[in-house]
Amino acid sequence: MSVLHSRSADPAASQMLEIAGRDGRSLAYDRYDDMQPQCGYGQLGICCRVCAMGPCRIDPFGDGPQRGVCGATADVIAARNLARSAAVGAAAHSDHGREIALALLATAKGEARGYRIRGEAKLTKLAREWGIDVDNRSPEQIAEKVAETALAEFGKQEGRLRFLQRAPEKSRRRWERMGATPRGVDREIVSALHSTHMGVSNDMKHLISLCVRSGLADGWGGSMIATELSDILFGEPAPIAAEANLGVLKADQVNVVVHGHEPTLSDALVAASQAPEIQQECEKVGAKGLQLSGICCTANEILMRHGIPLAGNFLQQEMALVTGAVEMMIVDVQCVMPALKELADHYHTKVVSTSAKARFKGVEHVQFDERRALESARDILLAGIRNFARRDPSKVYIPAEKESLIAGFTTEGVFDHLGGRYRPSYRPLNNAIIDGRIRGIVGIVGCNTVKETHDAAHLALTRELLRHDVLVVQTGCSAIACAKAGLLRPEAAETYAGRGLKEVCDAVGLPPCLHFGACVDNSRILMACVEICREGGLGDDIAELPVAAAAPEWMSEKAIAIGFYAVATGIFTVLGEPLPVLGGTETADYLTGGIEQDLGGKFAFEKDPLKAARLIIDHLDQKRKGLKLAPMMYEPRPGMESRL
Ligand code: NFS
Ligand code: SF4
Repeated sequence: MSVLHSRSADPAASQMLEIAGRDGRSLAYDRYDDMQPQCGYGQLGICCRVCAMGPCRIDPFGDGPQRGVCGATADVIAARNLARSAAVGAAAHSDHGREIALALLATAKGEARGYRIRGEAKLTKLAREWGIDVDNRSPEQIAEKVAETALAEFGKQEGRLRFLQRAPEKSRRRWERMGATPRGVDREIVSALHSTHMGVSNDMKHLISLCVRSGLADGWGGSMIATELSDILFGEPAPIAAEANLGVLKADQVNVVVHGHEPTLSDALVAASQAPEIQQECEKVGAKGLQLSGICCTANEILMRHGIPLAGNFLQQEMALVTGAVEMMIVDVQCVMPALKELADHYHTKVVSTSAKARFKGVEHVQFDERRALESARDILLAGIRNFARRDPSKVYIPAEKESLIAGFTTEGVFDHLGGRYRPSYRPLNNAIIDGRIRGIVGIVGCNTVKETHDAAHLALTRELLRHDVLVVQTGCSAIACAKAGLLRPEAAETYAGRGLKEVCDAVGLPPCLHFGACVDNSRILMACVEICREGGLGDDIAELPVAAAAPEWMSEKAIAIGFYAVATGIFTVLGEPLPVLGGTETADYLTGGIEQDLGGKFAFEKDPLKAARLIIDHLDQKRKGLKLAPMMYEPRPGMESRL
């Protein structure tokens, strides 16, 4: 039990690991153990398979080869591999954005029954920003233009992405100087791939500038399009109560779990699940109803807009199946483990894939059709309900753990909260930072990884920052980790926040950790930084603000792209697992040092969450000093390390 316990900070997850172990099921943790020792060259980023003269590997101890067959050095190899990963990460987020733009276009043209434009205020605002005429036009007509303009951002060859205009001028100038201003989303990704072909770019710094360009094309491009257009199509989130953890699954109901990323299907599933027909069908099979819940970012999307409960984060996808209570798991794209099908076969769970972009061997594919979204969603749900009869009650174990939370914060919504409905403004937030109640703002985001104790680093880092009066904003699986631990409740301020932060939270009724949505919604965090600059009193450059970012348990290539746009926007970014470049010492030194001169932000690699917190607090204090802000009003709350 102690070993298993150390694998997760979440008691529900620990129970599921124990059950899986008892029943001889192998989960990601077991496969990780089987994988030891992992390849040191890969970890250091100094193996290359870019051409068929390789694979080549550089000896990290200096005794063996120091160059690949073509002459590539450790730094070229490490930076080139990284540029490819950043491009893949940016591609994943951006293709998601494209999907939303296509869905909005189809909706605007009346070709996608089942969706309607729910975020008219945002639609008008974005249309105005893009110079699209809104007078005497219906929302659909405006949406058509907005969707077409967004789609053109992907294919644009020259100029620069429209949303870059939102960034502070100092950032834009730095990007220009580095030659990293993204032109079109797709172009930057293709260009990174071309430049990393054998014998193209062989300069570390140039290769890192490609990481930056792909990253910016993601954060200020594809991801921002995904967020904005999702708000237009599915509605702008507003604060909403919900629950999180495997305990949201119901023993007497049909459990359908959505897992993946694109909200086009999950949002339709929410609507379809509410039809009276669904309830009737459930009763016919002897179930009391249908419980929809989610894993990973698609869960965050429907949590933010509909309060659908979170079943868990990335490392809980397999555990959900081990409960034996899941009739159907619906997957689309990204972060879906290929292991699911084999595991599901030990239970009655039906796994269904729905995206044209992904297939899983042996998994039934039901192509989701946006043009008939509701019918498609209903058919999928009905198949899930029919599967209830196959559930084996002797295999069912649902942990009791679930926690309440508030989600649904946005750049604009936080406005309302902080400034009161009559004068929405960031003024109170800026003032709280200026007068030393709030030390700064930190985005804690990203995944889980088997290399660390599940959720532990997210929780330890968050709690440590809270007690130092840091306001925490979250997305992705990090937000889910903190939701399960009760940190997304307003009461968490009482338990964890320093006195200054608590005063602010109490005054406005906010939790000390704000759930900003899925990983693509990190763009909301960028925009919150922009708003803080705009409000005034804290400088006109995000690089000057007392802000930072952290991804303490990151694992995906999307996290690499996110890290680059954060750093490129002037944000100090602490990663748990180091980027796989340590074998290229110049590359590693640049990313954790010199890059700050070029972009205003830099990376740090630190696995220990308390040390990471220290790095972040020192950084915030240094920025506060730079801005000549008042000293912090109160001492930090006494340490709570023992709570871990
Ligand atoms: Ni982000 Fe979301 Fe989770 Fe990581 Fe995967 S779900 S897009 S990549 S694992 S946070
Ligand atoms: Fe080796 Fe160079 Fe080919 Fe890479 S590109 S595999 S280092 S020869």
